[in-house]
Amino acid sequence: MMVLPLINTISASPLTVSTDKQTYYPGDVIYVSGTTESSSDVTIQLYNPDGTMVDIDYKVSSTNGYFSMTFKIPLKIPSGSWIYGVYTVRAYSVGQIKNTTFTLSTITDVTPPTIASISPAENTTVSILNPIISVLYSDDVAIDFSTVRMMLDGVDVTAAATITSTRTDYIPVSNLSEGSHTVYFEVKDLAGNKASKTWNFKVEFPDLSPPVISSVYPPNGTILNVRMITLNATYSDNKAVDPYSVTLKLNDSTITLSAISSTSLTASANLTDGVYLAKLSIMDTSGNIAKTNWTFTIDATPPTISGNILNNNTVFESKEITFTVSISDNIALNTSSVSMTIDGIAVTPTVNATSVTYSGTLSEGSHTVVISARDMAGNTASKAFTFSIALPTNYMIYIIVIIIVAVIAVAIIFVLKRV
Ligand SMILES: [Ca+2]
Ligand SMILES: [Ca+2]
Ligand SMILES: [Ca+2]
Repeated sequence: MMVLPLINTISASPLTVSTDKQTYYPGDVIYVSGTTESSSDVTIQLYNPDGTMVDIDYKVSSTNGYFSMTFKIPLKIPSGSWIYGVYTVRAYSVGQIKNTTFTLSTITDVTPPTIASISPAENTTVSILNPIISVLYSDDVAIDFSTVRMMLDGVDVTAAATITSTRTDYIPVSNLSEGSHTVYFEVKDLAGNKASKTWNFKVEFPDLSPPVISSVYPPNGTILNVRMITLNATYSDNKAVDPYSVTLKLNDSTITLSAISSTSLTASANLTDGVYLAKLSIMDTSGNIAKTNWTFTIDATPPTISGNILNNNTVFESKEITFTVSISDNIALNTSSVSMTIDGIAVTPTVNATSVTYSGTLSEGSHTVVISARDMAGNTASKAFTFSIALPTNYMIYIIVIIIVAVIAVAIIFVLKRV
């Protein structure tokens, strides 16, 4: 059987070349593709309308003969040898040459770029000291990002910004000061249409300091002798107090505030006698809380002076007398305030927490006592009363006197009879 030799009958493939579009604009990418023989060198050259080569590239085709290359058209025309007009794409491979053409066209663009968003947003406050300043933009045709200009507080920071065809970002190299800052930004499209934006934002240091409560009324430890009182407090904050956050409690009951400002509050209260625990809580607008607790006492009731001797017109049968009067207070007696006069003359009784005792020697007859005392709130009580001293009658003395008189009389009579 005869075996026919294998003969390579594949003839040379014709070279083809084409572009993905017929018309291109500045900034576009030209996609060139075609076919040639398998695994063969391919050279592509681009010639401008004047016949000057503007770009060249080499490739090896795939095993099935396919090749492709891309060429970038500059954003700005003219640029180097790039000009508007009809270009020739020339392909060389396996001794063949093929041409195709495309048009680099100018475009009519009367619409400026659109600034889509800015950061920090307009008239907002940021609490970081070097906020990233960003602008996002686009154009109906093509942004010319070489025209971007950014100014912060009048200083051109463009050189330090990161600029692309869609956004510009700038991070301040040093911390910004507290307060308002102004950004100016502009960008043009390739046709020179300009978009610009000026806006302000504010920088505020993070507030970590709670408010400071500088005074309260009634002050801690005060004893007041009125029941209708006006409480108040003064306070401040490095930023601002949140007036809605302020709460005042007395013995855990919330008191309605009659007035409140960023620096003070007042509240009226009609209280009963007693000891009060006041609690004040104030928050600043950053959420830092200041709290203070204190106590004060209301006592509008004078001390009570009592004892049997006050009402009974007591009669003592001795000049050496002792009597005791009870003194008490609903809250706290001021024992050092207790005083006593007897017949208008001050005396010094013995005073203890609940009573006063007088011991002394007085003449027979009626005596008037006045006792006065104050409580720690200054309420005064005073009581006056009388007692008397009447010594008991001693009949033996009368008898002895009568006997002595009688003896003397008898003696006188006896003497007279002898004479
Ligand atoms: Ca435009
Ligand atoms: Ca604060
Ligand atoms: Ca009292």
